[in-house]
Amino acid sequence: MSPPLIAVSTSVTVDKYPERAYVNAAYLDAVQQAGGVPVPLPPQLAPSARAGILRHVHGVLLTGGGDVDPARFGETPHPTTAEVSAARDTLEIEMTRWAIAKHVPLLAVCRGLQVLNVALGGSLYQDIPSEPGSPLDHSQAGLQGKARHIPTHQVKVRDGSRLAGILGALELDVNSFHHQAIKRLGEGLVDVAWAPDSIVEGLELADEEQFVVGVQWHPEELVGSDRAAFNLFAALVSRARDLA
Ligand SMILES: [Mn+2]
Repeated sequence: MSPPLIAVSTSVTVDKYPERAYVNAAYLDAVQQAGGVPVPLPPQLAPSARAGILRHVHGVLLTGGGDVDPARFGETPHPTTAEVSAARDTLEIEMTRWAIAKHVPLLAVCRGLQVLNVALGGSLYQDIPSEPGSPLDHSQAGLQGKARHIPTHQVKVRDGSRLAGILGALELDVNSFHHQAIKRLGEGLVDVAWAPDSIVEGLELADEEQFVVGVQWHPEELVGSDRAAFNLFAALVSRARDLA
């Protein structure tokens, strides 16, 4: 039996020369640790090329990165909007809708969770620090000495949710690298995990037939130290194996 292929969306440099596609190695490591074969999918691929690749993959991983163009949810950009790539937005929205239409399992991380929400008609808080009443720092990059695998805030997960079943925990400590968050939920999505300040940290499709799960934290950085984080990638690969 051949291992399942997992399409992994990549980042793209914005306003830099030469333009590049790149992906944090932690995503590739996490998929491989779980027994899958990561297939990086850069936004620069022609539509026919990426359609040709998607036909062969058994799962989708949406990765972290810059902000989704607020025009995608009908808003003008907040002054903090950064690293917007129309090509990347297009690719990942396409991957999301394709995975859902084809019942291909999808795991969405950080920006990926936000893309999932926007692809299904949802909206985002464009800058958490600009919103009233958010005492929690969700951008640990700004915290001195906090490495990427160090958890900085708690998350509570809804009992009985798909996410809770995968993680095997209802409370966990997570890392946090985001300045945006879920506002209005996309169609068919339910929020299933929250930070102590009520920021949404987990989403899934309500449809029980579908494996579509998003987390706002970065489990790929935690797989070495945190069983719950590893379980996310193991669940994606396991579900993908059914299609391989
Ligand atoms: Mn957070």
